[in-house]
Amino acid sequence: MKQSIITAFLSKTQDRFSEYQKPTGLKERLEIVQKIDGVTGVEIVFPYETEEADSTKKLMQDMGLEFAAVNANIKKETKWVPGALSRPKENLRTDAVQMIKDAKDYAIAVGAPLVTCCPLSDGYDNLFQVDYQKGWKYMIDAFAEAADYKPEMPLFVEYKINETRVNCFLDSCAKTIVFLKEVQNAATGITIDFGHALLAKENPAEILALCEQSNIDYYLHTNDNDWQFDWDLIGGSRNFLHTVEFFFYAKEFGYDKYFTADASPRIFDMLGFFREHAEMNKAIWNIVENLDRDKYRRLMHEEKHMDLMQLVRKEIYRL
Ligand SMILES: [Mn+2]
Repeated sequence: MKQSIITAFLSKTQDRFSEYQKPTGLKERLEIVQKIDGVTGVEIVFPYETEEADSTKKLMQDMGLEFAAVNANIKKETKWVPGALSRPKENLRTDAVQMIKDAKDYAIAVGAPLVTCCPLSDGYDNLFQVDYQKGWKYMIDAFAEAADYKPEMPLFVEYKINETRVNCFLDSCAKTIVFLKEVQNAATGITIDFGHALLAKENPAEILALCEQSNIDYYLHTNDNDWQFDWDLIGGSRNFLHTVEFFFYAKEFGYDKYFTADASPRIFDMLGFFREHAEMNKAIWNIVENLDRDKYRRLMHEEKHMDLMQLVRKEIYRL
């Protein structure tokens, strides 16, 4: 497995109540990544931490790191805090689309494999706040325009049930598949965040299969939470068997992109946190590699449910 980290979490972060960790520059963030065994890539947030393409490309090469993705952030600017791609005002949508296009240009310049975008400000807080059909249509058209621009650079979209809106338009994997079917551009995919799947009460492994069957590409974010809030905890720290099953299907489907840590150390020692996250993922991946996956799938076909449960106990939990 290839592992990477969203570098924005290697600096100061904040929530409504507190600030965590010390601020760092891009070079310092990459130096932290170098200290984590098993991590060879980064997802970097455009345009806030990417800096100039030529110098960042060289810095990454000098440090022996690869890009997993460029993350186009279309929710930070004041004008987009209430939404970006779904807003009635055309200029707001156009500017957001332009930001994604710029991120694509940047990704091409630095040699990143994909751009991902998480339009979390698009949605609503009140009932009778937005025109659902128009908002959905605006968002489809805007995303389609961004996808059509330089389609050699694939564009992925990440869903989440809520935050910053009470209801995000793209709140589940199934809805995001419908969205991309409307967008009708093969150079698109879904950024599946393990924790976001839990928040949507999805089974992360099942939605990988859903994407496979619907011929939708995907890129994976790793973390864990309590199914209630996007805590961005260390992978496997709460939902071990779900993580095993998630990796089982990723392996079964030949997933070859990066597994990117969308995890936040908050009160914990930063280096220790990301090292443990990477080690946990690697250890769970090793469990999956040693399973006879054909046997598991054959037993499912034969509906040998208790044989499977026994395998889970003996081979996965090792009890
Ligand atoms: Mn994520």
